[in-house]
Amino acid sequence: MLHPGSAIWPPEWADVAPPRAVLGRRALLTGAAAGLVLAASRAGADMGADIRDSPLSTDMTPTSFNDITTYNNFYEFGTGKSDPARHAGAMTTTPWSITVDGLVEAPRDWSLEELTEGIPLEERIYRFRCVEAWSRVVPWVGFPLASLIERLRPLPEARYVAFETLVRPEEMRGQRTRILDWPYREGLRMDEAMHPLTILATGLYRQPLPNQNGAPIRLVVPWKYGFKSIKSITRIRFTEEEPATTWNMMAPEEYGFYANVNPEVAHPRWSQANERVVGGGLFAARVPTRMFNGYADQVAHLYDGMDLTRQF
Ligand SMILES: Nc1nc2c(c(=O)[nH]1)N[C@H]1C(S)=C(S)[C@@H](COP(=O)(O)O)O[C@H]1N2
Ligand SMILES: [Mo]
Repeated sequence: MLHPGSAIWPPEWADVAPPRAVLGRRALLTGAAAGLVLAASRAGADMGADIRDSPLSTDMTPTSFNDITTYNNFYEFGTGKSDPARHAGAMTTTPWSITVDGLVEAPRDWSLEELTEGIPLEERIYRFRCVEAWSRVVPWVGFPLASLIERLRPLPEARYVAFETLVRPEEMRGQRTRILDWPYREGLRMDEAMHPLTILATGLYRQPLPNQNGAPIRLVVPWKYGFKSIKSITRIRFTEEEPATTWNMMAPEEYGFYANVNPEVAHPRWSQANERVVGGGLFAARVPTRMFNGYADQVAHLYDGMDLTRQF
């Protein structure tokens, strides 16, 4: 049950093979799921009535809370889809601080509270497409990354923003292995980071983010493959050069820095032309993948003049 991105591991066959191959594991998942969902909702006090609706939300029906919180990629807790739900409870998320450095007026550590204080929360119901060719619809709660970046005051030379995930092997059992070069790293070009669709999520289904989904704060970039949406962020750094990012470092010929959803650019080991809808039932037909995951009208202009087959 390993990410297809890894150069050293076999692909995640359950996600690229026909549904028959998934049967056994899905059955197992359902059993384990029940208790975990209970744990998640117990932890999840209501975030309050102050969450605004957003015109940027899709009107598609969200995937169930159960599917969103029991089928995850979070390699810090293992490579299996059910590992995060089983093991991410060990991660302490309070207190939480984020280091902000690089090309910024005043590099410093911020507590999560001061970083987000006064920024209104919105519900953003977004399509989500993993590079492994599965997808779902997630009702995130969060706020535009742009709102935070304004508060952080990057210098004019900053052209990229880089993110890192917490490193705490005592609590993150996957980090006791070397399947990835920790910390997990991601990054965006500044115009992508400032785009109104790009959010930091602190919740889903109007509850605080379950640990397995990247508590207490994670990135969500809905027109890019899921691996760009880095979880449990502890560092934000502004840079002039394109930052090194985890999957791109691991297998550059398979995972580009941009990772824009593109049905016309196949992964070297499987097609990206269609996707399996999580929760759609084991034998549900795959649906066509859409350019920029359906957000082309809003984001295609960011890539004018780029060859998206080369800068994938
Ligand atoms: N720190 C960290 N962030 C991560 C990952 C990870 O392994 N570690 N996996 C990525 C991948 S491949 C996907 S598809 C999404 C999954 O997010 P979800 O479990 O909330 O659906 O998280 C992304 N963010
Ligand atoms: Mo992914």
